[in-house]
Amino acid sequence: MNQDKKIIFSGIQPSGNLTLGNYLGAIINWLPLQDEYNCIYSIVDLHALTVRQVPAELRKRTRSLLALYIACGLDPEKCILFVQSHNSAHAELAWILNCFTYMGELNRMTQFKEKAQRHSDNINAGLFTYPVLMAADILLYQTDLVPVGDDQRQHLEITRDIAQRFNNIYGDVFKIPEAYISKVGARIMSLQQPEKKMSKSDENPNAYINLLDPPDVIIRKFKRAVTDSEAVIRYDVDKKPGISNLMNIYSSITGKSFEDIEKEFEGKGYGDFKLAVAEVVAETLKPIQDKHKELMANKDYLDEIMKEGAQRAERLSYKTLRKVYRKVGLVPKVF
Ligand code: ATP
Ligand code: LTN
Repeated sequence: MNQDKKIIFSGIQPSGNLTLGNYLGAIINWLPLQDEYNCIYSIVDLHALTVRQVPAELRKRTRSLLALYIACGLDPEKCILFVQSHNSAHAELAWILNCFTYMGELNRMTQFKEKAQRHSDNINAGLFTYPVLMAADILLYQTDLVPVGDDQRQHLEITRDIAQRFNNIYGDVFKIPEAYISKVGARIMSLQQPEKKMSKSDENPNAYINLLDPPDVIIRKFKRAVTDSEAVIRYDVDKKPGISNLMNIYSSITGKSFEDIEKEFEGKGYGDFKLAVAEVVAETLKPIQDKHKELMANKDYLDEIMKEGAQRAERLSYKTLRKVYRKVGLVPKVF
């Protein structure tokens, strides 16, 4: 780790196959940060347990997500890639921070309210305290910046509040992190209900593009995307949420502005536009899918990355955890 560089931390849950939303909202923004910052990217498997998982599938998806991180362009030589549960400091700090977080604050979290509604048969305490574990993830590494999608803004706020509260009592223990949210791509919407965010756990697979979807499936899903009846390609989130979402996707991938896109498709129909979006998405994903396949066949390599990532993460977080234990009055362990 270069001491002069700022620290970046982010994570994704292995709760399903990654969507284009995760890619454009999170991963694509992580890539250019690798050279300028000390980057730590985690696969947050403990967070995924807040929703019931099939154990064998969770194991498989965790490995697959690591392979996807690398396939998307994250370089294990440049950043730390690790599985959250491989560093027990996350769960340990989360416990302490639970004692510095109020029920009232957690009650206001929109992700909790939304997930509690969706999983009404399993509103467990982990789902409620999910943001505290996320705060622990971030604060353990003295993180400066957290690149996430727009939906995580509220969780970043509570992380800052918890850190500040702790620092007010015990002195400067935690760095106060900032959210890092890009302008385009930060909120990719469902292809079927464009007023809802694209989510990997949506029960309708037509609502999202899975990063591993083959080209014909990608084209079919875009063709079926919900739009409006005006037949003009124009950016207007309120009146034309479906088309605006497709424009956002197209813009994030090609770098073209909304104005350029409006010009490019002037006089053209929705069919042409949908196909153009589907094609750039399929083209972008193809090399990622090929690389992912190759990596999945190389179990030893993935194991080695996981092992090394966990060791580096443990080493980095140890200092913060010890300091927290000491500050709150726990007796240091005698070796
Ligand atoms: P789930 O559906 O299981 O709740 P999710 O798809 O929301 O999961 P997470 O693992 O919670 O995915 O999020 C990983 C990262 O992807 C976060 O930084 C989040 O902000 C970002 N992200 C998720 N969905 C979108 C989206 N539709 N648009 C932009 N960014 C997104
Ligand atoms: N809560 C995030 C995933 C997540 C995360 C983190 C993101 C867990 N820990 C730490 C950034 C930093 C989500 O639901 N998208």
